[in-house]
Amino acid sequence: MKKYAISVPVLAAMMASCAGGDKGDDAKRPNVIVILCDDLGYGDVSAYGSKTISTPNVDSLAHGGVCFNNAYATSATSTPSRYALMTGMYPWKNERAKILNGDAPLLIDPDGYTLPKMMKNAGYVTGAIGKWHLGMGNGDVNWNETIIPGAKEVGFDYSCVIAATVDRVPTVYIENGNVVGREADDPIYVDYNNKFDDEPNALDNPELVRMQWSCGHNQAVINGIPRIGYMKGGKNARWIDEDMADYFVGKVKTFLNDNKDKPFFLYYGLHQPHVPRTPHQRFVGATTMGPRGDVIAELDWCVGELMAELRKLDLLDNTIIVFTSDNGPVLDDGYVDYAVERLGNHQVTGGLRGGKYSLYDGGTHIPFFVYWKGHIEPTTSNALVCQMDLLNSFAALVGQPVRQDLDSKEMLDVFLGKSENGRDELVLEAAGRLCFRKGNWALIPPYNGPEFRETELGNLKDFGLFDLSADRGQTTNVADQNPEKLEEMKLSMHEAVQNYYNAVK
Ligand code: NG6
Ligand code: CA
Repeated sequence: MKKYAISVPVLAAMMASCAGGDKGDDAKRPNVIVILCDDLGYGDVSAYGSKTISTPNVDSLAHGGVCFNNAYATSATSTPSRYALMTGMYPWKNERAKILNGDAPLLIDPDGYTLPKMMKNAGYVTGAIGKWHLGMGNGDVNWNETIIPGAKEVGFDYSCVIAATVDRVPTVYIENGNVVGREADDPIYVDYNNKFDDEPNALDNPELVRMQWSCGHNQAVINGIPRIGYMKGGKNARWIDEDMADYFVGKVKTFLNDNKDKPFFLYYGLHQPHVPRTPHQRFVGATTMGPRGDVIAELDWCVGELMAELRKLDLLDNTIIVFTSDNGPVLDDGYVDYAVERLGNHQVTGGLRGGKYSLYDGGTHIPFFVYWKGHIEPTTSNALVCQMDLLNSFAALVGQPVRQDLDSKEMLDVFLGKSENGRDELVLEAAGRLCFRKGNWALIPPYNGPEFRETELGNLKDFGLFDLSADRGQTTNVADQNPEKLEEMKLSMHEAVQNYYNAVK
């Protein structure tokens, strides 16, 4: 039996009636926290049974809440995946929703509808802390002034973020649109095309590089780490990579303390285990897997700190926590950090094929847990769900309209473990290409480009059809044996992608 202190419809009605801000009811509204990791694989948490890694804090969410076995990001890379989470729309409907550089303009329409705006409409205080990667400014950012538009225009009352990825410039924190610690006499400039002659870069100054690159990542050298893009100035404002986990945990704690008496929505974008992997000294050697394993231990600590603070503030049983990852895992993502060499028996995807960037399941089939102490009976769910569905589902939770013009599906009962009636189908994206899930079947349309990492990415010369009920690891293409199913899947995918994509005929 699942138990709810307040039934969901009653809660929704109550909140609709007090959306104007009746303070008296605020304590009853559940806070919502979405923890979004960066490149964490399905097999990278011990909650799904891995014995080669230990993530006790993350596991406490999985074991105390709904542990989803069949949850997806919309995309196999960060920007499109985050775009869908924020907007409730498929990322392939926006051609700019591709991996963005640090100086890219804001991807999300400032006038558009978003998850944080919906929560704000319901009377919530909203915050974004950690990785952003959705662009900011109008395309010609002056890093020495307040950057507009940004997280605020997307719907966040408070934000403290890194602009893109840890491997991209500018390597500074941006709080409410302002570079933290910027100084008028050391202005910041960013350029992704041209180097600054008086700043070190990896090709001309190899002696400064303490983490070698294996692919790309040979431009600005900052803190001894070669990055993507060039940067000048802001010497005192630059982050220390090893301190980033503590820095953002501190911001999370401050946000929780500042807003403990109001209903809040917090988006916490953890930067681990994305490259460059630079654990704090306390986590160096925490695992036998080198930096990639160690930053997962650090990630788990961050989750533990968040939980401890909620407990301390007596907010734990009034806060829904979603834990997930923006896309699947990768070992070598452009730096020499021995992720491959020290992997041992660890299976980053937990047996799924492919990984980050892939149309195979490893690209988008991610860890996903929903925890609400005292309100969700611990359970596992095989329902097909997507991160994009959180928008309309939380709308149902907080009494806001469920919008039919979004790709987001309302499935609050599924997320709360009351129902296994998930999605029928889902379109997934990797590197601008699409694949399709329906029921237990996965369809990967053919790729007409040059031969390119087929085993890893799913660049198949002909249609790939996989029966996930019998072959979770997508080892065998059964298109030839199932011509009717193949036609049915092609038709369904064609309908789902409509005019946006013409590879399925
Ligand atoms: C790629 C980078 C990779 C990573 C990725 C974005 C190279 C060779 N590779 O272009 O290291 O930064 O972009 O990852 O530069 S994501 O998880 O944010 O989508
Ligand atoms: Ca990512």
